[in-house]
Amino acid sequence: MTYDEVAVPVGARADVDTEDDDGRTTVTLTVTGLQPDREFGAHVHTRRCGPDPADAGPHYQNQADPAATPDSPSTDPAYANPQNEIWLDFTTDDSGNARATSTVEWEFRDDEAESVVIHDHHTMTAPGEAGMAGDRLACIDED
Ligand SMILES: [Cu+2]
Repeated sequence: MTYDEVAVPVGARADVDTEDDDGRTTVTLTVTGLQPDREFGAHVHTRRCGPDPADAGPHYQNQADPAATPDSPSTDPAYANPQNEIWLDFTTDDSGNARATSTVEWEFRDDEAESVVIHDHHTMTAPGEAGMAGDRLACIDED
């Protein structure tokens, strides 16, 4: 599902592959046909994609930030980091293709990690902005 047809044209493809085993999870995102030579952010989010980019909800966190609320998602680097969330930032090549992979030392809780959202830029890490990566450009449901 695309929300920005310049960065993520109709006809672009994105596939998410998730493997978990023995308390460890690897997620691989493969994209083709996006805007070439461009940085994107991407993360696993908690809810399924919908017509509104916000429908996918906040990032999945292994240990939930107690300060986060529905209106104010976690931006504390103690929780919003690539060991406690799945970050899949990538940079497309001159054909608009890229692959990103992330491995973490935990497994998803059932039905709480439902989508991958592609964002406007790479993910920030400083306090108060950790986990933020700009507008939501596209969304892929995990199957
Ligand atoms: Cu995100």
